[in-house]
Amino acid sequence: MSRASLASFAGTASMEISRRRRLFSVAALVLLAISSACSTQKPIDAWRAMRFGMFVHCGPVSLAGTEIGWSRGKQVPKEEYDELYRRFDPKDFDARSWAKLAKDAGMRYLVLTTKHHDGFCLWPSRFTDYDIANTPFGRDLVGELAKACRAEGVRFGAYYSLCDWKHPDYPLDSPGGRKKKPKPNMPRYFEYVKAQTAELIERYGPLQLFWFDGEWEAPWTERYGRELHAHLLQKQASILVNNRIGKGRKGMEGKTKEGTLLRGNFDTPEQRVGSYERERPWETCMTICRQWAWKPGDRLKSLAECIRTLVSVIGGDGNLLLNVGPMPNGKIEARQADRLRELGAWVKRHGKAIYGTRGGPYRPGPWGASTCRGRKLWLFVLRWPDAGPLRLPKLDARLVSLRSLDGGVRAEKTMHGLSLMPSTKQRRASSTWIEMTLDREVLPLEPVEVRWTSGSLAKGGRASASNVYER
Ligand code: H79
Repeated sequence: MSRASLASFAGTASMEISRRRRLFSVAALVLLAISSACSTQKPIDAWRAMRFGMFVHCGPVSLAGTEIGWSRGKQVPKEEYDELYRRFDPKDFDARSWAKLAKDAGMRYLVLTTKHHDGFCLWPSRFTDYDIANTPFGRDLVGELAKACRAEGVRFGAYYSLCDWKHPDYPLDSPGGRKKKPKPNMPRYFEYVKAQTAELIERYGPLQLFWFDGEWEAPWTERYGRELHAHLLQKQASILVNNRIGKGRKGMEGKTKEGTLLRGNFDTPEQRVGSYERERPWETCMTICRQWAWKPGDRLKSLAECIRTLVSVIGGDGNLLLNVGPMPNGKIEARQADRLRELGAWVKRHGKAIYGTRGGPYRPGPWGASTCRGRKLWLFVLRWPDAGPLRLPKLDARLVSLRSLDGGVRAEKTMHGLSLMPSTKQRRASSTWIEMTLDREVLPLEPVEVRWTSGSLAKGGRASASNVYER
C-alpha cells in the first residue's frame, strides 16, 4: 500500500471513528429521549399504544361446553353447574405457551377471567373455597399465567365479575338477575370483592388493569363502584379500570352515558366494532369463535374477518381484545392457535402502522381504515370499489409522498383529494397497505368520511399528471 493511500486510509479511518462517535452520541440521545418519553407515559397511553390484546375465558364451564356468562341455571342446572369444578383438571395447561401465543399473535397484553359471574376463582383465594385449590388440578392458574406473561413481555390484567351467582351473600343467582338468594348481604359481599381484588393486586401485581363486568345487575351501585375504585388506586396507583366499574355503560355498545361521574379509563363495546371515537379511549372485546368459553366445533372467524375487525377497531381509534376459550385440558385449540399465529404474522408485517398509532383521519368504512403517527398516515384498503378508483376526500395538509407497500396502486391528486387506482391483481387482494407522509402532524387533522359505493364509477375531479405516485 503506498504512503499516499495509507495516509488517506488513516484519514478515512479517523473520520470514520469520529463519525461513529457522533452517531453513537446521537443514538444515545435518541435512546435517552425514548426512555424518558416511555417513563413519563401515562398508563392509559401506554395501554392505548399496545392496540391489541388477548382475552382468555377459562373455567370449569368448559367441561359442559356451554357459555360461561349465561349457562348456570339455564343450559346447565345450578346444582350440576356448581359441581363441575370437582372435575376441572386442565392438566396440559402451560402458561408459557399461552403467553407466547399472545405474543406470536402480535398481542401486547392479556386479560384473564380470574372470576366470572359463576363465582369460581382461578387462583387459590384466602376468601373462598370455590376456587382452583379445590379442583383436581390444584395449581395456581392465575399465578402461573401472570408470571409467564411477565417473562414474555406481555402485560397482564384481571377480568373480575362484580356479580357472583354462587356466593350466598350476593343477592341474585342466575342470568337475568331475577331469582333471589335466601339470605343476601350485599355490604358483606362488597367487602369480599374488595378483599379479593386487593389479593389479586398483592399477589400478582402490579396488574395492568381490572376488567370489571356484571355491573348491570341491580345490587351493584355507583357508590360501590366509587369506593372500589378508590380502594384499588390506593393499592396500586397505576391500575386501569374499564367503564364497567360503574353504572354508566350503554348496553353492548359499551359507551359511557353523558354525565356519568364514574367512567373508569375506557369504554367497552362488546362483540361489535366500536364507533369512531378519538376523545375517549375504548376497547372492543370480541370472540375468535362464537362463545366466550370453549365450545366443541364452535365457528371460528376466518383470517380475513380477524384482520377486518382489527383494522376497523384500530382505525376507529380503539383497542381490540380478542378472546380465546381454552379447552378443559388447558390447551388452546390448535385451529384457534393457528389462526392467531396467522393473524400475528399479518400484524407483525404491518406493525409500524399498528403499534403506537392512533385511528384516522379517514373514518373506517367498508373500504377499510387508516391509522397515523406523527406525519405518517397509513391506509388499509380492505375492499376496493368493484371498478374505478377509491376516492379519498381532501385533508387539510399537503401530501409529501405516497407509496403502496404492496405495490399495484396508482395515485393521483384531484380537485377533490386523492384518487387511488389499484391494479387488477391488487383490486382482488384481501388488503392493500399504503403509506403517506404529510407536511404536518396527522392527528390534529379534521377526520373525514370516505364515500364508497361498490360497483359505481364515482365521478371525481381532474387528475394532474405531475402528481402521480406509483411504486
Ligand atoms: O365475559 C363476557 C361475557 O360472558 C360477559 N361479558 C363478556 C366480556 C357477558 N355477560 N353477560 N353478557 C355478556 C350479556 C349480557 C347482556 C345483558 Fe345487558 C345484560 C343484557 C341486559 C343485561 C348489557 C347490560 C346490555 C344491556 C345491559
